[in-house]
Amino acid sequence: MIVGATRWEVVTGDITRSATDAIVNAANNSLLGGGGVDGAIHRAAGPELLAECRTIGGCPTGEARITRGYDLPARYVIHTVGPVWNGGGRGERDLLAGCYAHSLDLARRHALRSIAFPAISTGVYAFPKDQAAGIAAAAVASALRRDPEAFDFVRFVCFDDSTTVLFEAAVRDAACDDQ
Ligand code: AR6
Repeated sequence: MIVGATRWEVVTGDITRSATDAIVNAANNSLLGGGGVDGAIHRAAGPELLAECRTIGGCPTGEARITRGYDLPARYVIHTVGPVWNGGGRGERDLLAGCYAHSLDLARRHALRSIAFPAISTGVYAFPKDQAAGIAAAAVASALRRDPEAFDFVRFVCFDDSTTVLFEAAVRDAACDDQ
């Protein structure tokens, strides 16, 4: 898919292997590591990542913070904190959209041209995957529309094929709306 000057793709795989300028981490408020994709990123980046995260002092839900990527192929890690799904009445959708928007904004401000996202909040935080896919795609499409030259490449990295199917459909819809 092409939106503005940006190539946008959905793949199944392990985000720690993405050699993009930045990969996004689905972290928690402490930014001090955890399970899921957070644990995988810290293992692959090495202990210096945790040392840098300790200097940040946490991150509110829906916002994002940036560190270096250390032993990862990606140069930077953008740590964002997705909402825990509580039925949808506690601002979860806006907070999730904020994760994508703030991550892209941080990347743009650091002149990073390529970025890979996991399916934020869809694991331990239990956000329904079909809704998460729609929110993720709409938030990315809106950022790309606002600044069509900012990125060469945006990738959604899903961990299993059923999630990839949902994100592919959502990206197609969002990119069509964008034309
Ligand atoms: N590459 C890509 N996607 C992955 C990978 C990977 N290596 N590993 C898991 N996923 P989760 P959350 C997918 O639970 O729901 C942590 O403990 C996974 O299948 O990692 O935002 C944090 O510290 C799912 O679709 O993140 C927080 O406490 C998606 O990544 C909490 O979990 C997100 O699942 C955050 O929960």
